[in-house]
Amino acid sequence: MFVFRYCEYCVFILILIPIGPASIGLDFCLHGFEHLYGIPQHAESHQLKNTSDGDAYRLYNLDVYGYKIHDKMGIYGSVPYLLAHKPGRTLGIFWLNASETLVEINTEPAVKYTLTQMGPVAAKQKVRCRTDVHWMSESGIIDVFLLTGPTPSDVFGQYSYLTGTQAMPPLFSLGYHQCRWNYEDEQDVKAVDAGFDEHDIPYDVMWLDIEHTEGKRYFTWDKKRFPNPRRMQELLRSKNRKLVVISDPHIKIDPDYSVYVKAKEQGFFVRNHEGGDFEGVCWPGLSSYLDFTNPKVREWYSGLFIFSAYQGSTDILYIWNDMNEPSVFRGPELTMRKNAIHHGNWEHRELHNIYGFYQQMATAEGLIQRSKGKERPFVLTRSFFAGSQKYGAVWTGDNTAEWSYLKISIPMLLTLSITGISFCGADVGGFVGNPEAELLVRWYQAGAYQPFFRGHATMNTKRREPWLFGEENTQLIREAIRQRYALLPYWYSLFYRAHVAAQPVMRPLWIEFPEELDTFGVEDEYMLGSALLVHPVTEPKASTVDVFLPGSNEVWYDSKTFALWEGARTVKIPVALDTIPVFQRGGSIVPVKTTIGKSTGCMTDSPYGLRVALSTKDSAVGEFYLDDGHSFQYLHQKQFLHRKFSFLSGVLINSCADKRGHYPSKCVVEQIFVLGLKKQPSSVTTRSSDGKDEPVAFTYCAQMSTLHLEKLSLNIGADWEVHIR
Ligand code: NBV
Repeated sequence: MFVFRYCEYCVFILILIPIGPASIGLDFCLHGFEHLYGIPQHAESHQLKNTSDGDAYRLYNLDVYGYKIHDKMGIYGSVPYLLAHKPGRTLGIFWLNASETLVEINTEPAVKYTLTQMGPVAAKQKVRCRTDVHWMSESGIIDVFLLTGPTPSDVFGQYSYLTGTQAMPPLFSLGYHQCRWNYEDEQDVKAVDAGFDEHDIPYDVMWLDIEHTEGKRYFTWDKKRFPNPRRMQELLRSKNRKLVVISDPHIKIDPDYSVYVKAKEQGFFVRNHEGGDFEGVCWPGLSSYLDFTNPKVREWYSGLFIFSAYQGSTDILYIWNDMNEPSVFRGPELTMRKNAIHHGNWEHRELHNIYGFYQQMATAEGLIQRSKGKERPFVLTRSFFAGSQKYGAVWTGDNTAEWSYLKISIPMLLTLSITGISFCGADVGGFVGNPEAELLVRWYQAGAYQPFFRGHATMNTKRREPWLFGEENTQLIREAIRQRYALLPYWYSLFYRAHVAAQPVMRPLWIEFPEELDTFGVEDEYMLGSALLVHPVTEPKASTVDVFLPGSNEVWYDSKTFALWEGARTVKIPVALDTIPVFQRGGSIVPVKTTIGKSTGCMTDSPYGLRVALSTKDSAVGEFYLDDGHSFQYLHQKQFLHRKFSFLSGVLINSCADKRGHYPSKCVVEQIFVLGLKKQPSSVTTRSSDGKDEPVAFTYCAQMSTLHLEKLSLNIGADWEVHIR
């Protein structure tokens, strides 16, 4: 049967094969397109490459420790969705199939035929390039959605209509996370936590890996190492910090382990082909695997997070799902046999790529339920599928402490971002191996400007907490993390846009400059939202970086030196070890925090600043979103603040962006920094909503064209104006 339907958002084609061969495929010819992106996860370039050498992109979720880079093999997660782009049109192909899938890409570049070779009509047609995309899946049905755009932003909206948008993260999760396999015991946790305070480095979350459990029995604690998990959490809570612990999908076969016993009793494990429970070896030894594809298993598993069931857990404990490809030691390619049987008698081959998705779904649901529906969850997952954005964050797994892995983290995260998964990051420092100090510093600097920001290292690596590399490097890492915390209001506002409007937080340049061919292949720099361009330093001993600043009508301001650059050029920027090349786009207003605390929770009442960067037309706009940072009240009670800032003809206005929201805040804007103000003002006054004018002291620097207003006291949530004459 062949069904072709068209709806407001997309065209979708559904081909049903009732009992078909165990293989399906479909070819698409994309006329006029030669730039394709998407189908994560591969340690590859952002722009998809031709696979004519027989090296297809493989979508098959696998545990690949220290994976090879520039490779199209499948690693931890899969999103069978790609975007094709050319000036004037972006489109998406979403191939909804969770079995092993291969994607071949073949681009025929534009060829100009001469009139002698072809007739005049044919010559015109033949100038266009074309890309053929061939999808092949091991099983299932052809269920494919064509997203017609026409803009990148339209395609993001259309895809989110099918798979959902990024969950609104709790604010703490946008801070810095400190992880290691393993923090040994409560003492270790205490010492590392204190180290951050001693060295005046903000951080929000301490992480515990598999050794925190009693013999890798998840939902338990090793009594020797962590005799009093509540006490440890109370210590973290006293500094407004949180704890994340790991919970993998394999369950130790042990008749004394209640999680095992209950799951066994209810038939909640994946079965083998012979009808018994599937058994495979993983961290705890012989284990069975929860069948998260069964809604009853998910419901039961969610219940395990309830405080009374999960002994020693408190409401500051959040979850990390690892090994959920699923990873099975000694299994084929380190995963489950394809003939294992799931709920509804589906063979594992049919749904392999969506297994981890369902674990994260059940975990997130569990965290919501334990708070009686009030609190937003935080769940990090290694394995993912289309739609995983609804349940939390994703990271790029076991990368290596080498410069090339730092570099490839950028295209890998860009690809995740444009396929819906905005909350993504790579292990800072590299998981495998020991980074030298310079690499670690550069990685912190890059990570501070990537959505999920966590330092992590494997067992037997040298300790690498930020203060272990000498005072100079500690200072550099501190500064990178502080820059992250200063920008949190901007990050949080971007995540709100991702949540409500499916706009990626981290954006390849082509999304912001869709008509500019020069941006289509850029992957060593990117935009955060539409205001900041970031070009992390990813080479050792760099003394300069070549930064491409797009847009012939744009101006850009170096966020450190305030130097102004015109767009549509590549500039050579001198860099020292303390340089993080970040440029603010003319025409934007970025909200920041002016005082940094120990953690995000300690900064709730601290003041704001606005960084106004003027366009060539001397104007700028920006927005700001705020809520309580942790609950669902923003959704159910409309307890949020959404403001917009605009600067035009010398007047900066703070006005309401969404009248439905109410969230009183005591916070003030205390600093306003204007970049690109060409003339020294004769006066600056503020005007409150009751029409009262007050003069403001200001500092103007003619050389840099900057205006600095300090010691202001303008409520962030109130209507006001600043007049610069
Ligand atoms: O749980 C241990 C590690 C974890 O630290 C890492 O982040 C995961 O990607 N886990 C993999 C299993 C062991 C890998 C060798």
